[in-house]
Amino acid sequence: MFVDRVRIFAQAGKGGRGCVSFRREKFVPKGGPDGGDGGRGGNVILRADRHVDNLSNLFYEPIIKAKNGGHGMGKKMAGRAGADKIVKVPLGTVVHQLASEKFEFRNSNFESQPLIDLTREDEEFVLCRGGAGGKGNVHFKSSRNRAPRQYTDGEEGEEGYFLLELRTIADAALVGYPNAGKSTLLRKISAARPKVAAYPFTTLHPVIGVVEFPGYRRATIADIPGLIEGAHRGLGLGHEFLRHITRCRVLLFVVDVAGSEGRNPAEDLQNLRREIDLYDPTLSARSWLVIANKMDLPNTEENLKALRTRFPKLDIVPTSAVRTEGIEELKRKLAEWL
Ligand SMILES: Nc1nc2c(ncn2[C@@H]2O[C@H](COP(=O)(O)OP(=O)(O)OP(=O)(O)O)[C@@H](O)[C@H]2O)c(=O)[nH]1
Ligand SMILES: [Mg+2]
Repeated sequence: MFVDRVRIFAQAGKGGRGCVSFRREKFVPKGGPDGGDGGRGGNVILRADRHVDNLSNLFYEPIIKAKNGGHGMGKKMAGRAGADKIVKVPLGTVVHQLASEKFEFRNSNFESQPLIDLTREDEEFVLCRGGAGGKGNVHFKSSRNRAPRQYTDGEEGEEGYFLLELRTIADAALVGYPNAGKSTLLRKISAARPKVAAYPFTTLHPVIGVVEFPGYRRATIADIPGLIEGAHRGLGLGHEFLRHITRCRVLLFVVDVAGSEGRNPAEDLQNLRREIDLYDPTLSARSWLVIANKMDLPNTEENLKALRTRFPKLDIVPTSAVRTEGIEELKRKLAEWL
């Protein structure tokens, strides 16, 4: 299962209690206090891992607890530190703190400042810090109190509710209406194998492909589920996935230039742009390229011409993904842009 948004509860370990103890040895009468300190509680740590591609592990295990520290012991022995709990998350995970567990995914547009955005491989973030260990009675001796019975408890570990959200990291994203041929294109330009089928919403979550260019250069391209009108308001699958394009430098708009199912390619393009703009106005400032797909079908020459007349300034690449036509040209353009 692909999970790109999850709410979790995390709790760091409590520090161990300090110890009250006195030195007892055969020829050392009244040996004095020797109770050691408690160990610190374990931290809850998030670590970005390139081998993890979504948050499903947290979906199945949304309560994360690190170990408590051990209590202090006699002979000035400190308790052991509680083990840290390390949680692997995909690169591109954005972490928000939630005020309480009452957080509705659907109707809230979450806009608070994130705690962290984990984008680099092996980057770590301490989500909840473990409590410090308590002090043993050795710390409380003084000239007037030579047999102290005081100690302190370990501190509580930090805890809280958090929202983790994945924003895919890719150089470019394929966006378009369902069935435009986005997944077919990704299969042609990369080794990725997203599912392709003749019905809308075949792709249910983002898939990333790596495109190789001459000279060992490479770029990552994300295939995003099809958008429909109103996607920015949450219609279709679009809204859930629009955030995955927010990090891409280049947007690749895929239109079905054959106008299958009574579509008008020029209108499609216009609507797609509007949808993206309504979701996040900064996105329309990105570089973008238009892919006019399905050129093997009838009437496409006229439609392509109409598209070019209507958007004279746009870079439009005609392709036929099924016949592998225009793919080299597309890769050449991508190499230039990325
Ligand atoms: N004739 C023709 N059909 C194509 C071409 N590219 C894709 N198709 C077909 O169009 C249908 C949809 O292709 P997909 O690649 O699944 O489309 P998609 O844009 O990923 O669709 P969603 O994942 O549902 O958004 C499939 O039946 C493909 O075989 C093309 O260049 N020419
Ligand atoms: Mg698809």
